[in-house]
Amino acid sequence: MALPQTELRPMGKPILRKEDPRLIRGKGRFVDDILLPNMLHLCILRSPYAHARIRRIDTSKAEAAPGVKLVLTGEDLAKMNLAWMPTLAGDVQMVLATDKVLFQYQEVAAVVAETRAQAEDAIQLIEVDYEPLPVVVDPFKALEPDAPILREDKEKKSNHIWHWEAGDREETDAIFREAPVVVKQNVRFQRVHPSPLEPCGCVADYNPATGKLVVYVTSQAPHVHRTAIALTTGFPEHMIQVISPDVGGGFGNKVPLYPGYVVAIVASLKLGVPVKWIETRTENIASTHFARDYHMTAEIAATEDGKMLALRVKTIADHGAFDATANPTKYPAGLYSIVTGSYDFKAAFVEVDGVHTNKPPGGVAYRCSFRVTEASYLIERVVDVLARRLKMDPAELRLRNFIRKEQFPYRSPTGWVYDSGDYEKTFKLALERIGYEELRKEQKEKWARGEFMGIGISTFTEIVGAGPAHSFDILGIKMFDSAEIRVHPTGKVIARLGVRHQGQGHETTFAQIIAEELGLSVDDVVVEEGDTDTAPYGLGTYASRSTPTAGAAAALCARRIRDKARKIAAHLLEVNEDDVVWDGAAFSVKGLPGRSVTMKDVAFAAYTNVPDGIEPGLEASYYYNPPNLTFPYGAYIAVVDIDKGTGAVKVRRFLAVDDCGNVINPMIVEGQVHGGLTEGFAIAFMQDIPYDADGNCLAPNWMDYLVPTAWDTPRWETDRTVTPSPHHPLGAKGVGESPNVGSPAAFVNAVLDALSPLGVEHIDMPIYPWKVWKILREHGITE
Ligand code: PCD
Repeated sequence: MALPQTELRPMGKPILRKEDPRLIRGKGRFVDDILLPNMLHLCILRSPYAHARIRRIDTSKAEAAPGVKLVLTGEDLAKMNLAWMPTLAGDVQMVLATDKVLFQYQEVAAVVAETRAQAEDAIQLIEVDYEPLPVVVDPFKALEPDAPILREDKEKKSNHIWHWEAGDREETDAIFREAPVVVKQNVRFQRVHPSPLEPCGCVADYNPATGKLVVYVTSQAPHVHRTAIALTTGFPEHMIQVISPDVGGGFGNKVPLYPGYVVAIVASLKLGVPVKWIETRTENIASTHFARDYHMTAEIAATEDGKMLALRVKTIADHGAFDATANPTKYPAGLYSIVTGSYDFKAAFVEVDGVHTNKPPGGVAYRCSFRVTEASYLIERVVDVLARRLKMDPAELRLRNFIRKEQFPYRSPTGWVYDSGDYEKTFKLALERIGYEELRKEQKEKWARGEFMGIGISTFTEIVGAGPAHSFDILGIKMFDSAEIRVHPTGKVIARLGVRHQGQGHETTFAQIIAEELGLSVDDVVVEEGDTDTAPYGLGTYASRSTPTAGAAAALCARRIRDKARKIAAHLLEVNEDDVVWDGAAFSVKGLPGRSVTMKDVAFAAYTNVPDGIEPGLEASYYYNPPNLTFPYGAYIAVVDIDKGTGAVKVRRFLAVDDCGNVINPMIVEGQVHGGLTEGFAIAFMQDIPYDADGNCLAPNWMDYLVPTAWDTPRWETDRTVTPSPHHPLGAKGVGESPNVGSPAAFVNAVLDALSPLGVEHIDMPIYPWKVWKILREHGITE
């Protein structure tokens, strides 16, 4: 049951979302809702070729078209030194193509006109003379010695971008040489896209009279965007205001800076009026940052009785035309080295090679703290492969290899220090709730009748909440986060944070944290995010980092306010500060509970009756640099039935037991889990962005890139255990990504479990019905 926002002591309670009355009435204010006087519209011409030299661009007809105010090409931008821009991964990327294009749908030219329709009509009139070049879409072919070199701008004459490794190669190899059992599996995590409901867009508003540039943009990280705009354009940072209004889903897609933003800014600077650019669905899917596209090989060395000893992983990472992942500098393959998962391996060695192909750039952390989903899917898949080889129950194999509760804080063989966990407890709860023993019995009977029912397990560990600042950065900016709280004289509060939610419910959960710490109700606290002129500097919302970083900052900032409030309370109560006690709702005199003042009394006094020696006002700010990441985890179990006639997989049940430490709002956490499971389900069964040999994108819209409807989506069952983070001030861990990270393996393991009587080892996602149908037919199985 949900509770009203007037509830006192709101921490841990299912308080109704403050943002919903606005959003469900259609009164949200998204970028496309922003209408400014004299605003013009920008459209972008994109390449039909995946690889081609540009011989000539003729813009004369477009310039003469009705309503057109400006046409821009890469050459125009080059004069301003803006034809290329830095990516978040330390590479550079073309804003508008100059000499050649490297992927289909790449930005080639732009038109600004009075209406969007005029701009769209005019881009059709731009004539581009392309000379097609050989295309490489397969990263393995891109590495062959005779492959065409895609990035002629780079010094290195190969399509290889970087090599990265973690763990101990020698120790791992030594264990593999001696190991009685070794399993090996190739696993592909296909190219997918975050595909948020609202695509990307911006309004750039340069005012020549004030010299100020305001950029309204769909941004998960407004401060980073401000700094990046300043660094890219040379425009003074204090004259740039980035406003990220309501955002209709981000999922990592809205972390990077896209060419369209830079073009809109240039256009507004040139024309001195606001310029709006809003992507189409196809532009979003086919040109903004994709996710995954990892070709992985994993091997596990184990004993005959199922003790896992070592893990060896080799990966080819397809990064497309530009290396534009949003990874921290130190980790080109993100936090992929979390791939040892929930298991106590003696040694591990992981290597990744990044490769250029003629595909859009990215490798964005789609609901994933930088390549954690790939890692989690891989380990949970190969653990099942090992269980099969050992003829062991996959639940039993997991229980035998979990990191034990007493081992925390646990140092993994790739160098992470897991903060806390009790994997056995969480998994046993899941097994019990789903009725595991019964399901296995039912499965045996079904198999005997020639029916295919499967039970899939995923007991994943995640790593979220970047920083700490010593190891994590974006463009060199350290990953801390921040909060600033102002208590007004009447005891009402405005809080501003350095993060920016896109639907996660921060206006409620962060108000809960602050209200709890200050003895107020959620109703008394307004949370504001996304305006760089008012919010303290922060690194943004992604990587499930807001609760671990800004959530901690909010709590500690409120405690700073309480410390000052205590001094004012002592003055009001006419006692020494040491004699003042706080009971969560009011300050009272030690031993005299009747004599008390509330936070509201103190707030009023802070502006009307401050003792000598104390600054008036009641405000504070806090910049929080986490000492470590948080390691949420979960035990997910899927039960599926396969239709022999069509190959369709029906998800009969799905149980997610999550542990994200202490929970701020259980209703919001449940919603987060439902959303992420739905995405994980889509990835497992519906989604892929394939390319043909000429580099044509075969799923550039929602007709081909499928998004699950309520009708497709299974019913989710959820539960939770609570193992607090020992280093977070509230004992909370992040949770937003967990369901997407943990669920694909459960679905795929369930399908392979169902088909195990046929000896099928692996099927790559998405598991379309035709793939299963083909396997059944190959084994002579018909309806
Ligand atoms: N929580 C609570 N408790 C706990 C935790 C948490 O309560 N323990 C809650 C909070 O506060 C919030 C939520 O929950 O409200 C979430 O959180 P987190 O985990 O911290 O996270 P964040 O940071 O906030 O967020 C982020 C995430 C991500 S990352 C993603 S993708 C997704 C998710 O989030 N996205 C989204 N979810 C969501 N939702 C929505 N609605 N929308 C969106 O967009 Mo990335 O990296 O970006 O890829």
